[in-house]
Amino acid sequence: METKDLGFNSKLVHSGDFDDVFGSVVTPIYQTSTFFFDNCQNGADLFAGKYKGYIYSRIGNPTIDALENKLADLENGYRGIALASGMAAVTTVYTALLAKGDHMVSTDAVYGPSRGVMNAVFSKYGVESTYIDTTNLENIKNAIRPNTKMLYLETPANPTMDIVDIKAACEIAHKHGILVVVDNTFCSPYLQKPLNLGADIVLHSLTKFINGHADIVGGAIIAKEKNVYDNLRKTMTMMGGNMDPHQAYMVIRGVKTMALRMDRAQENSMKIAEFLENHPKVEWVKYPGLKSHPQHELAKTQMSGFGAMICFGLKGGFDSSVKFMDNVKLAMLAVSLGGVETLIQHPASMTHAGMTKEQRLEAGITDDLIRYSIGIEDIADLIHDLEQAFEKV
Ligand code: LCS
Repeated sequence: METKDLGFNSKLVHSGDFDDVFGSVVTPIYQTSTFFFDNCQNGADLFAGKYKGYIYSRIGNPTIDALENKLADLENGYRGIALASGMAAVTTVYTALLAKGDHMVSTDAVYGPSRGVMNAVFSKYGVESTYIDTTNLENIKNAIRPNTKMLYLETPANPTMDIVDIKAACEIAHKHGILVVVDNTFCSPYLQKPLNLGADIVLHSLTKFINGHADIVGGAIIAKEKNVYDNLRKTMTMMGGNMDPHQAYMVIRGVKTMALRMDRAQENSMKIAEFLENHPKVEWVKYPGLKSHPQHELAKTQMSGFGAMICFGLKGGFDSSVKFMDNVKLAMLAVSLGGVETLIQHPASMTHAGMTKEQRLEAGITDDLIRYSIGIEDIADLIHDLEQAFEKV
């Protein structure tokens, strides 16, 4: 079925579907590592790419293809690549597009390991990087060097909720022939479409809002242009960070309800953000939907909703924040985000513990920062949970 002109919800349900021989309504799982050839000549033709067919599931698989096509349709990209994890997506992008002597400019408040792997692994191969506050476009201009090949943005950033002007950042980068990559995990294509704003590549941890049920780990890369896609695909196939067919099936199932889930989670989030902003024990709150968010106006133009992630700090700093997190009951103390269940975590000691304290503070990841991923539970229960935890602080 041609899905390009369908609305977003219809795409969530139908994009990527293929005509199954038995008329299965749901995309079947091709749980096979390999596919037989009709004869040797047929095998040679497949490897030469002479016609569409499947060889081996690291290279391609119908169930994985269905997910990749769906994600490309949702992000308005040329084609998608599904991978074993979000970090496999991040490292495939770095590996494919950066070589010895190249330089990358990136948001300082990215997901900890996206920065950690650059410092620990890619630096060994001679890749240079500069981490800056990309909310200030002047910082981007100043960080660009003659050997800069990639601008890697995460917006909203994990965990600070800082928002980068994607369109303006792309204009700056493209003047210098620099590719722009946007980690769109916190928004999903439902709330933000970086490729429409000028980015060249968008990537996701599918583990979060896209799958939405906290039951798989996965990642995806979607490229706007064929040549960039071909390079990424070749790298993924060689490096072996491919997704498994069963994992792809789970994401295809999960993503169908993404808009419904996110609508509910966003509605809860706005109410919780307002509740926190008015609470006497709260020192500060950052949620893109609040007027007090430094990039609230930008969020209104760049995102079609404010999402379901909030960060905040309590009066009394680190000690109060820890006490609070230890006392919430409905919200579970766990890393990850974007599922139907509400999670709470402490980036300085959990997701971003791999950064030095100095790097964290520079990126705005203070020791009191609490990150809250809001689910689809009843708002009264979520507020009650917060109230009872505040009483203990
Ligand atoms: N990008 C972002 C923005 C993320 O939040 C994560 C994971 C990744 C990439 C990596 O994806 P993964 O390999 O885990 O699928 N973020 C996590 C977090 O904040 N807590 O636990 C994982």
